[in-house]
Amino acid sequence: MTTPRPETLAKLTPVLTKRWLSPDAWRIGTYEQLDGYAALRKALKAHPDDLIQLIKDSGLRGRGGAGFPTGLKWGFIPQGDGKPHYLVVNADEGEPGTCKDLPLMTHDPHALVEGVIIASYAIRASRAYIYIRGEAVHAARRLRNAVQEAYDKGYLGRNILRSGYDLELVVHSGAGAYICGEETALLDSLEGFRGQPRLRPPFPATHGLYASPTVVNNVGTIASVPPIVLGGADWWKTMGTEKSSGPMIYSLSGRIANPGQYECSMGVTLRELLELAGGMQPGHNLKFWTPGGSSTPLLAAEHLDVPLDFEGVAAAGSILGTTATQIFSDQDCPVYATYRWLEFYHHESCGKCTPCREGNYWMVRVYRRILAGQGTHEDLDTLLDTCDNILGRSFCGLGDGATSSVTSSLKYFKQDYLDYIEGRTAPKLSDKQLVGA
Ligand code: L3W
Ligand code: SF4
Repeated sequence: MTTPRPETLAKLTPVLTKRWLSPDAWRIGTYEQLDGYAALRKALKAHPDDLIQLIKDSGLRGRGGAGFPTGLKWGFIPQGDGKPHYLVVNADEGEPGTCKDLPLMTHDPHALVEGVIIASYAIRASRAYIYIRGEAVHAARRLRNAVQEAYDKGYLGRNILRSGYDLELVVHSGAGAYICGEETALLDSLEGFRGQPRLRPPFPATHGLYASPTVVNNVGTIASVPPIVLGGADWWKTMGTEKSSGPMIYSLSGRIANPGQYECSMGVTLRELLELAGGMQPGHNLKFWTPGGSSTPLLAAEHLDVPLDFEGVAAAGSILGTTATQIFSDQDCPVYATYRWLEFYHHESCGKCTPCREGNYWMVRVYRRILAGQGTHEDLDTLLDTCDNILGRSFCGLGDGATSSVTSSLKYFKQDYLDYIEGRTAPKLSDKQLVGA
């Protein structure tokens, strides 16, 4: 196990995670002692437009995968339109490997609640929703408790802290479908319909919940708001890079000594994260990894020094996504890992559009054939051709994301595929597993 050097330790920037080790931070009394609701008091004295400008100045970008500028999104909400405005927090964390929002809501739920109140005030919303993943029972319980505590203390409800501002906040549990993390499917689900993506544009900013202007933001995005209000935009920009400002929670899993969440300045590299996490497990050497969850193209050992910010990862041919860094070693098989991810996408495909619904179904079958030792060289062309027909032709990002590990594993690890096809690697699946599902 390696000990991090001081310069690597300096990359740790606990902002959103700073209260996680305080055992009672989820209770409002402890939260208040640790700066809690100080940002709200400050924000309610400011004009909503100034808060939007502050978020723009901070350079905060969405933490849900796409990195869209948060202040810009808030600024899209039309004012004086006479319609209700909504804030919806996407807490449907379900991307394989991603584990940053659920611990935040469990350890520090008031950080999210406080962020919701400030953001709602800024966009002039009087109703907000937190849509949380159905399986996250404990986090939902903590959140509901925090919301009740906030009502009891006058941080929610009518005339918040005597400011004249009213806000109702509802925590809504989904039913555990990955597609409901797609923002428009989430809105359909929240309205009581089956969660399936809507056509965009129009974007939720103008036609969102109940066809009204709606900001949909990720948990990490909204929880970043109170620290920015307290610390200011310039302080926020002391962390991260020019175009990817602030800290980010990197969830590290897989073949490493100490898996977990590491909140670092954006632009940290995997080499540095591995140092912080105690290195690879004994006997394992890095072979491939995801920079942002299973929807992002795989990277290889040669990418250890890629800066993990939006631009750095894009330049390396992948996507920062949700910074779910899954680490695989030379004892793991990229073909099998890709197959398991594809099974996930096939299972979670909502079925609305043909490329994703049919393409994933057929790709799973091709992978089974290859892993059962019955693949052909043509199968590799079939996989690439299928990806070509899914990518950019699917109705939402789920289809595109499903192709990421297929194309990238074929790019970096074609030999592993050939080893199955040409009989050098023993089959991982039996004949019986060829069909089904
Ligand atoms: C108004 C415009 N608003 C864009 C808004 C849009 C959305 C945001 C980003 O996918 C990615 C996906 C997954 N006027 C606008 C506008 N907006 N143009 O900006 O939009 P977009 O389309 O770039 O991305 P998205 O549909 O939000 C998110 C990837 O994240 N991902 C998945 C993560 C999974 C989780 C989870 O489990 N929690 O987050 C991982 O990489 O593949 O590419 O709000 O409305 N002109
Ligand atoms: Fe549904 Fe997949 Fe099409 Fe998205 S890409 S709408 S999940 S079938």
